[in-house]
Amino acid sequence: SPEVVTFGETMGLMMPTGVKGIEYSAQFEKSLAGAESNVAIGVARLGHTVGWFGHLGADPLGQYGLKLIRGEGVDVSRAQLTEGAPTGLIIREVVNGRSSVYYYRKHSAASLMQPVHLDEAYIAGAKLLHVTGITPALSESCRDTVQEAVRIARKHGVKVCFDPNLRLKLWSAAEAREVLLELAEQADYFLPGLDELKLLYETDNFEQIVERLGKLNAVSIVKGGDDETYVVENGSVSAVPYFKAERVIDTVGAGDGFCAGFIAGLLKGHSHTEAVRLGNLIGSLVVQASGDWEGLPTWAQVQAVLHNETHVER
Ligand code: KDG
Repeated sequence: SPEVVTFGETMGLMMPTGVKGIEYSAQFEKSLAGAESNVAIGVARLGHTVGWFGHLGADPLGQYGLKLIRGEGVDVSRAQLTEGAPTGLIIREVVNGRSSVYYYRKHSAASLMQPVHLDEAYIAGAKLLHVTGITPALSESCRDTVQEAVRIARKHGVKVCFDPNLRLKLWSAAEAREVLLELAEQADYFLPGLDELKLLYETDNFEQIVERLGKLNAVSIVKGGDDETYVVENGSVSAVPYFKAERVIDTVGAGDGFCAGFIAGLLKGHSHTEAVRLGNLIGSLVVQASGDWEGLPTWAQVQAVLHNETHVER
């Protein structure tokens, strides 16, 4: 098995090419979206073996997605193209500086995933399983599948990394809270954003949030502070400063880039704070490129940035 295994829904992504929104734009750019495949691509570029599996439709977008992910060096041997259900689609626009996402993913091939589709040996052979809170929001069977994958990982001593990725367009905060907090309890690494924690724990108070995180077994990595990422471990908090992004082009995918960097850091034997530092660096590089995964750097590019060697061409 690859060192890292992840799964979830990957979709076709359409975005207006100009400044007009979806309603008035006549031209769209096609790309690929999906939090877990973004992370997989990031981990692969950072030099580690990683497998992504998920169900795409047996349609042109599904073919495109599978080829793209495979082309990034991610193992897709457990992924499949499903007949009779489409690849999900996401259309995103930025109007007056405000980004909005529209999902066309109900009854998609990915939403039909079931626990029986999991390959236990494949998960058991990995060092780390990465899951997100998007998958359990897709359908009841997807929820069961995530829970079963986590159960399998724990049974075999595979570390579980969990990014809640709260998507309020998929479910309500109340529905999400119950499922996501239960997954957080089973994770070894819990990677929420500060905004998500405010909704999940129903408080804006940082001390109260830290207290709740302190009750988890997981090491919690809290993204989205003003200038830093927080590591909450054994009741104590440390802050790891951000890398400055020279110019912010597109913030979508920053969290996934962070996860990829953090996971790669763990695999390289870094301490938690060092792994977070790498996560921060990857996040800052992703926001300087357009697209969810296009700006993810290779390990060589990371080295170049860290050693101030050359200008990194994105
Ligand atoms: O983190 C980026 C993802 O949000 C994007 O790629 C699309 O997976 C996606 C989702 O469900 O929102």
